[in-house]
Amino acid sequence: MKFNTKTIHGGQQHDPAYGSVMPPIYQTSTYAQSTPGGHKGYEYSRTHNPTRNALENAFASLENGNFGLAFGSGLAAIDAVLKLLKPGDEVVSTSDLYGGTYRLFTKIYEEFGIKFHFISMNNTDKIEEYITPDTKLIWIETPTNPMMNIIDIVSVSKIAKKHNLLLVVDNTFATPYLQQPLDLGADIVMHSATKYLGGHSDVVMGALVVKDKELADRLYFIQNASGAICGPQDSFLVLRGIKTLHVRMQRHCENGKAVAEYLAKHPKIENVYWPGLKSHSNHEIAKSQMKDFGGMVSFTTKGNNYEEAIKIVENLKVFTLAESLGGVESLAGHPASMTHASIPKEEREKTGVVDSLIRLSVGIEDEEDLIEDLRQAIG
Ligand code: P1T
Repeated sequence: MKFNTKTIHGGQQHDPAYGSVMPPIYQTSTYAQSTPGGHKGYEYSRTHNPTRNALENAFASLENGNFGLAFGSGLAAIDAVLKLLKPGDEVVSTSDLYGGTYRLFTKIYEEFGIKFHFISMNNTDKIEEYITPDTKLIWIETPTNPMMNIIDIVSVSKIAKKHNLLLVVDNTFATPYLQQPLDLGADIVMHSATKYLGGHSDVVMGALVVKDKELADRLYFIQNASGAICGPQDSFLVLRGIKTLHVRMQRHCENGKAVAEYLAKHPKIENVYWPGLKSHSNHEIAKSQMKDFGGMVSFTTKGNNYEEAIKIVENLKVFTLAESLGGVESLAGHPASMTHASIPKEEREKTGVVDSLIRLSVGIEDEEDLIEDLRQAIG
């Protein structure tokens, strides 16, 4: 089955009870048993729920994996992965990553005795310098949030395999429409399904997908034992969102390109970060591992003035000033004071998250309205 067909049918079957085309929302916490243990595959909804299972099958299908797991948020999914580790273990992670992921790593898991090395992975040659006998996992985002750095997944996966480490790729920004990390050698793909997979800014959810059965079993155990699952109503909404992922992504990419090209020519703009621009430092790697370049665009203004950046995001009318991304509507954010405020200023500035950085999640509205909005807001 090809990708566009998979978004609609992947891992799905019509409901056996009445043939309903969409899975029913099984809004139940428990399931009747005829005798202790005598049930139809479902005992309790933390462990399994048919609506959630339908969604988990869709996740697995989209990422070319064998097993999908859905969680109550992206961070809950990340948390489940970290529970594979034990005190004394080490992780090598990209330094440029979602602020909430950094906060979970440093404020929760460092306290539990796990050591993190945050490094730039624009050049993958440096990674091996940080691998010790205690290293168990490499964590990457690509494109990174919010600097839109591109990391060479194949190259990192070779290093991970050589040292027998798990490679986890946060595929939130790219989505499986643009890139499928398991096929490039990753062991676990993670998503904030809150974003493009849900696609309509109405659900908070996380996802993991793996190929390996033993790894899947360990993660299912953690999912059930820790319990950070999502409910059936939210599972239904994300499943519905996924059915239009391919058409939404096509438009996100077209509009992202138009916005990036407009900003790149604007006299007040200093840097534009969008992997489709030839000037992007890892444009060639983006071309080789992504089908297109997505709808996330970050930029800075000349002079790096905090007040000017705030004025621009406040002036926008079609773009809504808000956290999050990946919905049909365009959003704008100021990472230094919003999504990445939990990263200390000197750490964040090292990765490029300076005071004038603005991040756009370019939606699927008419391109002309988006450009006109940026024109009037930037001046
Ligand atoms: O918000 P949640 O569903 O828990 O997902 C966390 C997360 C994980 N990974 C990436 C790459 C993310 O962007 C996020 C959430 N990000 C935002 C809310 C944001 O505005 O960047």
